[in-house]
Amino acid sequence: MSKPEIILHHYPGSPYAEKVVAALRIKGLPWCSVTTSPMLPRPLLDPLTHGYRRIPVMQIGNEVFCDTALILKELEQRYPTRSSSDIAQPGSHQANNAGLSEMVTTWVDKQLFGNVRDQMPWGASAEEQKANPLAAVFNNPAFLADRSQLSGGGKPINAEGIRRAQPLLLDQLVSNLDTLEKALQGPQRAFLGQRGATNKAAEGGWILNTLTPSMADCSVYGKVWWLLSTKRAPEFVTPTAYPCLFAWWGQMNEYLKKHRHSTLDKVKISGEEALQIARRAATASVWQEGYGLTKKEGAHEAERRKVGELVTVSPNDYGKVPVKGRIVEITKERVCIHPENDPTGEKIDVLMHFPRNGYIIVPVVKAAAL
Ligand SMILES: N[C@@H](CCC(=O)N[C@@H](CS)C(=O)NCC(=O)O)C(=O)O
Repeated sequence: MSKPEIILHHYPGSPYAEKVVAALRIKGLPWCSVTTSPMLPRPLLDPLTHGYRRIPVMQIGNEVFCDTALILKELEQRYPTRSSSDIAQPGSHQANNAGLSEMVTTWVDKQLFGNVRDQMPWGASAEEQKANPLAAVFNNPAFLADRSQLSGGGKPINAEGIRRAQPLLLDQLVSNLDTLEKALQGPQRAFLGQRGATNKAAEGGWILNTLTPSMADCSVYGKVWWLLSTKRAPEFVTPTAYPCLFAWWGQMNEYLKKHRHSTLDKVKISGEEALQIARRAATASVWQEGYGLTKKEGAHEAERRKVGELVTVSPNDYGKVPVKGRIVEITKERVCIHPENDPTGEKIDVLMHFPRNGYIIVPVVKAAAL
């Protein structure tokens, strides 16, 4: 049997990767998993990513999709979930709205992510490491140096300082979990009411009141998974304090178990195999000989950005490593570039896709003049 075409490069303990895993399972898609290191170097991923250093990335053939926001959109585009856009309660607020879903995702990734990260076991003691294997990495000097480079241009992470501040930072976490609790109250009550009133299997209970979990549920899932799997602030993060959030959490896990692909969920392959797949696809690519792909240039962008223009694309928050290439496709939502040929021959000929939101595109000529 041939292996699934979707390949996820990730590592255990990544909340962003768990968000994508949730989306794959909700859709019951077959997928391959490549385990990478939680820190640089990643010699078996670098030839594909041309400098982009964040995790996860999704590979399909020799196309590389960066950032979970874009990965989830790409999955929805390629494998639409029929009912994910149906609202559980006709007449209720337009919670299926893709824009709202994106807003929730942005809040989760920019706000909740930081709140949970601040509670991580930075500088984990031997006891903490023994109690939880996911804690060990937070006391690994190489990991701390890597994360210092990622977020602060090398300014060392002060693990002790973060630990001292955690009781104060906890206020942010508990209040943002309360925001989620409030968002879930309506959908969860409606779900429970429906379950009590009919023999039919109840549907709904999701954050945006959709029939099946949406991108917003996947985003929240990744961060709540991180919080609970590392057992942070256990005396505050309880079902008594957040009944709807915990009910949703249980429901989400059941849903993922029930819908995941029965035989081809998380088919393990090696980094070498993933590279071979990309190399084979690169050889067969039509666009290799001069952008054979459909050239979609958003009308609104026609003056500012041109297909074929040489640019760099980099995240605007952290891990700001630019990837250089020519624009193949650009819309308000995303940009696809073809990284330049690599004289060493170490890199693979790929197309790289990025979301526009959260990424900076700089024309190379202007970058040189700055
Ligand atoms: N906005 C990005 C953020 C991804 C992110 O920050 N991932 C973390 C791991 S959970 C990361 O890349 N850390 C640095 C690394 O692993 O090199 C996304 O949604 O994919």
